[in-house]
Amino acid sequence: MVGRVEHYLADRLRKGPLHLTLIDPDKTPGEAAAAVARGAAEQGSDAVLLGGSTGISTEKMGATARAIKGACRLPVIIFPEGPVSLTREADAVLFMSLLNSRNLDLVIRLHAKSAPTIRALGLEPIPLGYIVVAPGMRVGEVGAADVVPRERPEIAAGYALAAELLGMRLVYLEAGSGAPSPVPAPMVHAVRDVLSIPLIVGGGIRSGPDARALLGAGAQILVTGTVTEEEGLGAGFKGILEEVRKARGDG
Ligand code: 1GP
Repeated sequence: MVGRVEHYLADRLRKGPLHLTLIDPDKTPGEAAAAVARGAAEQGSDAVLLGGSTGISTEKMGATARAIKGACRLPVIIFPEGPVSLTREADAVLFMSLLNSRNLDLVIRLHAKSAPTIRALGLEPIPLGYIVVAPGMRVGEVGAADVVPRERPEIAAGYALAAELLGMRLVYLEAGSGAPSPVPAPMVHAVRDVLSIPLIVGGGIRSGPDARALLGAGAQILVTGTVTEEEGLGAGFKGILEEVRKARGDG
């Protein structure tokens, strides 16, 4: 069943591409996260992704989700590190399978363990196929990913189409947080070509030109995290949001 947050995203996608602001509650907790979310919302970001790959606790996730929700109207979506990321203070969780992982825990086993908790908390699960592309950075390592080589778009397209055929409702192409450059545009194009579900692209997006290239190749949802951690809501973030707004005709 499609829930409220997924409806919100689908509805907005009809007008054009979206942007999600990734906030790591370990590095940017509580009120600091609330300030980032408020500023991001003012610039047209569509939702907050809450998560990080280390140092996460349920308490930190809960307190930060609550602070963000007190500061703006953006939905808060958990970008899970594992079961410890789950909090009822958020609106939804990316129920994501790391499709090209060698670790079955990240493909399906943790899902089996955490599904009853998600149900009990009343969290909206958004089923998503997560594909890690080279260099993959930390998530590539801790995720034991067979990273998709940057010059092999057909491999990414195969995983993405498999996700759609399995019934997943979003696909996320991830170059890894802090990647020196984003997923290559030809790969985004090849994946977009085979998919009819929305395509999320993240990792290494730092500027307006990065965003423009990915949107031009068919990315429908951009995720950025590092740019705000390093520069706040300054020129890099503004440039990215400008491109997103332009692409949806309100820029
Ligand atoms: C990480 O794709 C996201 O999972 C965001 O990456 O931190 O490089 O923006 P950055």
